[in-house]
Amino acid sequence: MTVTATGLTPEQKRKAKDGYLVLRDFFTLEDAQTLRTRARELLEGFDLESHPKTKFSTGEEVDHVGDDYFLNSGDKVRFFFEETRAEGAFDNEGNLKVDKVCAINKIGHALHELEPAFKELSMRPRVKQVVESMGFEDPRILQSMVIFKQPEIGGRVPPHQDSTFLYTTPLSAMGLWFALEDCTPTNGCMHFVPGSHKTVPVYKRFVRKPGNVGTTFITLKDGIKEPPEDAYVCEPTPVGSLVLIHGSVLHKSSQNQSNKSRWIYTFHVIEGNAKYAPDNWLQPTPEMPFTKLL
Ligand SMILES: O=C(O)CCC(=O)C(=O)O
Repeated sequence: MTVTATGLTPEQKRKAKDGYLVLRDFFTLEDAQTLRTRARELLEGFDLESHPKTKFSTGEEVDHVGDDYFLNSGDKVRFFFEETRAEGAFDNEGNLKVDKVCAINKIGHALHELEPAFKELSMRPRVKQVVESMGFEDPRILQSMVIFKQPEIGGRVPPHQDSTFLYTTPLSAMGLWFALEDCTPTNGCMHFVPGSHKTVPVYKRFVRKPGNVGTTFITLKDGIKEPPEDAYVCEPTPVGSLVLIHGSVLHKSSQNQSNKSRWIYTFHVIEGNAKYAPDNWLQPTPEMPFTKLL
């Protein structure tokens, strides 16, 4: 589905009621190449020696995200490794098993401000039109990332709702997810449960612990049954696609089991008029408040 110069068509708006919308050919192959080239320069340029070796996982099983390197990354460009595990980036002694360029899970979280090529795409009139079409009045950008699923080691992203991480009252988060390469069932494309944003409430939150000493999940509602595996719809997306992701829709992606990488760029918007929870993991700073999109 392509998008018109004035935003989403009525049919696209209807389709977005599934909780996600794939917009093919939203940006060009040249755009994707420009962003990939810059992302690769960033990977090649970062200093491994001074890096705290922070790993990244969206799941609850790894206590990875308590450190300052992660918590203070909202206004920086920082690098997060794949989880430690047999098939991951590190061996049991914590040594990198692969080239550092191939060991990074993601870069975040202020590419939309600090990296001109990413900023340019994020602030494009087309992006603004689409976000406005989705009903945002004063959208603010936050939490931008490049997620690399490197061949054979790129990890899975477990089922989650983005509002768990970017909680506002009322709920308002939406993800914008740009395929910088073809995303396929074997290299870790996205899976969604259509309509789950209407049936599964946001039942937990990912917050800073008091005193900013790490992070934890807190439960908002007990006894929520997540949909079974077979409720997930696999959505392969060619390079150039933009996917809009409702903050409450359940989605996930699998491990890259292929020999082809799967690089994407994503950022999120929240409604500027909504109350942003002061214990959300990511907080604005005086130097870098959340970016006004419009
Ligand atoms: O790119 C992926 O594999 C997962 C991204 C995602 O789930 C998100 O940004 O919320």
